[in-house]
Amino acid sequence: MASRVAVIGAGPSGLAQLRAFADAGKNGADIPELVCFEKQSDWGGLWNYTWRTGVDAAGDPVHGSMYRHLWSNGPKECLEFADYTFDEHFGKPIPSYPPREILYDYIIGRAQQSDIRRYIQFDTAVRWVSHDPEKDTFSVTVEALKTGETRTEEFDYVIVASGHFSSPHVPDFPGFEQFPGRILHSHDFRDSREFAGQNLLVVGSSYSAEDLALQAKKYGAESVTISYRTAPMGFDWPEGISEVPLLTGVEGNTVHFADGSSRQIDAILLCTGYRHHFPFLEDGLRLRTKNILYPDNLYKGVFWVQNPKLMYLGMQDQYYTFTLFDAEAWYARDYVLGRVTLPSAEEMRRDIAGWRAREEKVSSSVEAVDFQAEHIQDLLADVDYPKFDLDLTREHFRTWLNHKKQTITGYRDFSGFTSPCTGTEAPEHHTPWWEAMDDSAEAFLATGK
Ligand code: FAD
Ligand code: NA7
Repeated sequence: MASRVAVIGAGPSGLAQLRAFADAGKNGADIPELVCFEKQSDWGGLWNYTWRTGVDAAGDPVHGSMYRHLWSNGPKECLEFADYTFDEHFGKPIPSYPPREILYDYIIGRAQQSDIRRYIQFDTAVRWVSHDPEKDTFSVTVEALKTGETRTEEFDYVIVASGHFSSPHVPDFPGFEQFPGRILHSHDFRDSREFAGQNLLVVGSSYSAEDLALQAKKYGAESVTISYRTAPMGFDWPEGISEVPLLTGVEGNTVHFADGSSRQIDAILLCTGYRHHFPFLEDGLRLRTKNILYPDNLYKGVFWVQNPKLMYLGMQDQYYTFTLFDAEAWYARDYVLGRVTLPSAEEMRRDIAGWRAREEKVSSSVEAVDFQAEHIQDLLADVDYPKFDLDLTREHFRTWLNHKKQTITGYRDFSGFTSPCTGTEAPEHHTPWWEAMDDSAEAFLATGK
């Protein structure tokens, strides 16, 4: 009997999975029945921008965490699909740091080319997944959000591609309940212009804190104070942005920090990260991890050791994104197709322990990039994903990290990154990012000022 595969989520990871199977099918492989469940009305995951915050139209927590005015925070050359290049999609070289709409268009362009939409059931939320050890199958209960009807189907494999940057981690601080202004998490941040003229406090010191502090200032915030727990980001911030130690408490509009200093602020933005959250998975199937490069219990970063017929995509902390998802998806596909075999559970655990021990020693962003590149290399060694220059992307990431140190408002203006797939050199963007207020695809693709 032909096997059935459930893919949960049609974001970049889920689409990579469908593409991988479609590619094998095109090359003559007998592929299983694929059913992708997507709770939103369209594909693209986080890249499918929504203005909504709080709950979505069905009353579920909003998935989207992306904001207006989001531009890629790494060079696009480090996330290029080797089987669908930027040149192929745009027909001309484009700058290295595109806004969201451009990357969304690119993701969707590849999905459309491989005719995978037919596998996706939109407006369909997965509510519960359990495993029957006797039949060795999974029961997947879904809700059709438009009608409210639920049904349960059986699958041989389940691939979880539901993302992990949607369920916010929201700490509490003394005095929050009396604060007269707005307190929000970065998950609910949408339009930077909201904070024009205000003094904003940002809590956190990672990617969201960095980018949203810049966004808020770029669009007119009076000042941005960034409060860190472990270490400051230490960039050469533009005037009006500064870093202070951890927030200790709030009294009215006054916020106090661990070094005894205090400031007057109007709004508080918690950039305190996200939780891996899988309320639809039974206990024995549920990944529990922090946001790290090599979560425990996932062999090759993909296979649930206790039962590898359950797979997870994109669950890592991400320097690499689309490239990593593709490598994982190709590997997952080849396991389902019987092209690769997995070792015993004991060997898988040993292998994971080796990677985990190595991650413990990672002490800088450069080392983290190298670690993730080696993870990708490990996956690609066994699959037929098209060749591209992975070492070049490592170099690009190093350059990117140096550029950020040189100028945090100007790193997106650098040109000269070359494609690891085509060798094409990225041109300069016509407007410095700090001055580019229009993030539309049209404005980005226009040539000249
Ligand atoms: P997601 O994009 O989150 O997609 C998961 C999909 O699963 C969604 O469509 C969701 O609706 C669906 N889903 C979830 N639960 C269910 C369910 N129960 N039933 C049915 N469907 C479900 N990466 C970059 O490369 N460059 C960037 O500049 C960048 N910026 C980012 C900015 C922000 C604010 C965030 C949060 C992330 C950013 N990322 C960026 C990283 C991002 O994680 C990846 O680019 C990518 O979106 C991850 O893809 P995914 O498919 O794994 O998850
Ligand atoms: P990250 O990268 O997981 O970072 C979370 C940050 O939140 C990190 O700096 C943490 O500080 C900080 N944090 C967490 N809890 C607290 C408390 N209680 N107090 C103060 N600070 C805290 O999440 P991001 O949202 O920045 O990035 C996630 C993705 O979104 C990323 O891939 C981007 O592309 C966009 P720590 O350093 O641990 O002390």
